[in-house]
Amino acid sequence: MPTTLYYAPGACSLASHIALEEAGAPFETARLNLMAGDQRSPEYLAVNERGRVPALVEDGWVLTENTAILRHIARLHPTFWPEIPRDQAIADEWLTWMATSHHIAYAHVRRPERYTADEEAYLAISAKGADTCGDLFTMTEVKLSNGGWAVADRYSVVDPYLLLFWTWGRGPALKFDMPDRFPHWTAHARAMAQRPAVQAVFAREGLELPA
Ligand SMILES: N[C@@H](CCC(=O)N[C@@H](CS)C(=O)NCC(=O)O)C(=O)O
Repeated sequence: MPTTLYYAPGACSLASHIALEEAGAPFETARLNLMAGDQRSPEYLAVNERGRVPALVEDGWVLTENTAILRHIARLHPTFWPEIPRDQAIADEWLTWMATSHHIAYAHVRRPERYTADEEAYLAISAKGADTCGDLFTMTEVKLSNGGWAVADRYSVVDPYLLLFWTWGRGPALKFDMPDRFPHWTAHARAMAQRPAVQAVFAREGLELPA
């Protein structure tokens, strides 16, 4: 049975999608339209009962959660993970930080209904989420200020996860001027855009490459 990645264009599954493409092993993709509610279809809930992307299916075995998928790909393809223990710990730190901070702050912007039953509070929750994203993005910019890849001057599965949040920053929910506010992170995104795997995935998902 083939390996299949369930993804939605521009969603957080972008990071796992790029990492899989980088790995170079054959895989298939199944595209979901989140706006149309594909993630809540009985067919998809049979794959991922949480109704979220990404989901990776290998020979009937299912793995969800971006950070778990990224680490799984890195275990199978160790060139995409740092070599020494402290660098490996820093890579784990990046993945955990972005999953628990950047992603959650952004969810407050896009999905305030998850955090309150009071519709009148939606705008305030979104606005505070955008502020928090700005703070987190500034911290990310500082961490990237030495240039190069995220960890130890070596490309790793942390890098596509960083690119995902960069694309969310430029997107319609945040509308951050990424080159102006976050030049080092933008240099990282532009370096990512040179990679054939990133070009292939952006084309497949219908996304504009960082320019
Ligand atoms: N903790 C999960 C979160 C996955 C997640 O929230 N995915 C979003 C897209 S970025 C989704 O599928 N949303 C569909 C929905 O909320 O209905 C991960 O990091 O992989």
